[in-house]
Amino acid sequence: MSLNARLPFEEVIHRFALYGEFEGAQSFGKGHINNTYRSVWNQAGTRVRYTHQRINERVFARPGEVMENIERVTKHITAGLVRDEMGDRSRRVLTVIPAKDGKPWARDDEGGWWRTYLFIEGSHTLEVTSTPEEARFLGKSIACFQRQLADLGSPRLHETIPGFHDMEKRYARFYEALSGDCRGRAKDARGEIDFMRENEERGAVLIRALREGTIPERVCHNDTKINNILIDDESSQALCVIDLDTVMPGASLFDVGDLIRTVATRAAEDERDLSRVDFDLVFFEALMDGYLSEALQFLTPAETALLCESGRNITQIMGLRFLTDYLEGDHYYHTERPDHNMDRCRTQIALIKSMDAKWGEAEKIAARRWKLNSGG
Ligand code: ADP
Ligand code: GN1
Ligand code: MG
Repeated sequence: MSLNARLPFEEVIHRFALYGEFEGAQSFGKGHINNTYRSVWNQAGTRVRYTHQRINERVFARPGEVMENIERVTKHITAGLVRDEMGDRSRRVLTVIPAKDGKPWARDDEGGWWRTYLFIEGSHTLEVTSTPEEARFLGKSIACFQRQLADLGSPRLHETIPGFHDMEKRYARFYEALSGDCRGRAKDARGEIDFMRENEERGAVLIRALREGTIPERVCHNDTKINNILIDDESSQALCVIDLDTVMPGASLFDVGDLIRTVATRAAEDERDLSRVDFDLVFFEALMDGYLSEALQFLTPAETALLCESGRNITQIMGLRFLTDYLEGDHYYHTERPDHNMDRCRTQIALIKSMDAKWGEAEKIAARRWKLNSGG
């Protein structure tokens, strides 16, 4: 292929330290934020694949800091895997491939920021949970991830998106979007807007607990939705936690909450048939079991007391963010249809209503799993 015929991303991936003959590249993945591509190279007959992502600069204002965090975090996890004599390390943690100038990123001709990872072969992601076993290993994998980073040390990681899970800030932005109503969409979202207003006070519980020091600040992932965990094709076990852009200081419960939101239900995040959106207590119990089997080593009683609340809380913040993006005209999330963000918001609200209907039972389950995992 001549240089001129290359697509922009094909151009920039040649700025990374990749060896062999380039055979092709294509777009893939279902993330809402970055643009992801996969390339294939022939290294003396061996096929090697890489993942390339253009970092979304509207979301991450300082891509260099994102990559600094990711380099530190992946190196730290790798050192832990070496210490524990774990095999298959290049599939258990993302490997950052440097650019030819040694930096962990390359810029394209328009100034866009790109990074390259080793593609993790023999893995897949799930969009929804099908069995309690899946829920269990997804929960365990995030507890392991938090444990692996518990001793990261100083300096504090960069806050790649300041106030990411700060419900009060998210409400301020929502009210701004509502008063601007730049697309005239508020009239189509009355019920959703009312729901968010009614739940504002309760929604601040986690961020206030963190701010007041009732729960500790920890290094966490902050975006633990189901498809950010790669599953091994062969063993069907969780293999690697990916999408590390938001790894930064936060609360362990932010991760637990996003797991509950995306794992303890059979419905996709944008399910339009709301009768299918149900908080699944069997998956919830398995998820709690998997998470607590590892996390009880470090969780404090105050964190444990808020496990159920975290699921409701993170589902609410996502509903609020989808609604805000809808009102603002769909600038933030990738969307595939005009009402996509509205559908996502409605699904989150339906899930919260289902959680509320099963609240007493869910609290009992969390307490039971805590007791069983602590040997009681
Ligand atoms: P986004 O921030 O847009 O969600 P992700 O980093 O989650 O981007 O990547 C999008 C998708 O690409 C993931 O859900 C996963 O399916 C796939 N993916 C990303 N990185 C890798 C990798 N190193 N190996 C295999 N698959 C990957
Ligand atoms: C985004 O990047 P992705 O698709 O894994 C978002 C999360 C939301 C999620 C909702 C940086 O996650 O906060 O929970 O969409 N990531 C960012 O699906 O905003
Ligand atoms: Mg993702």
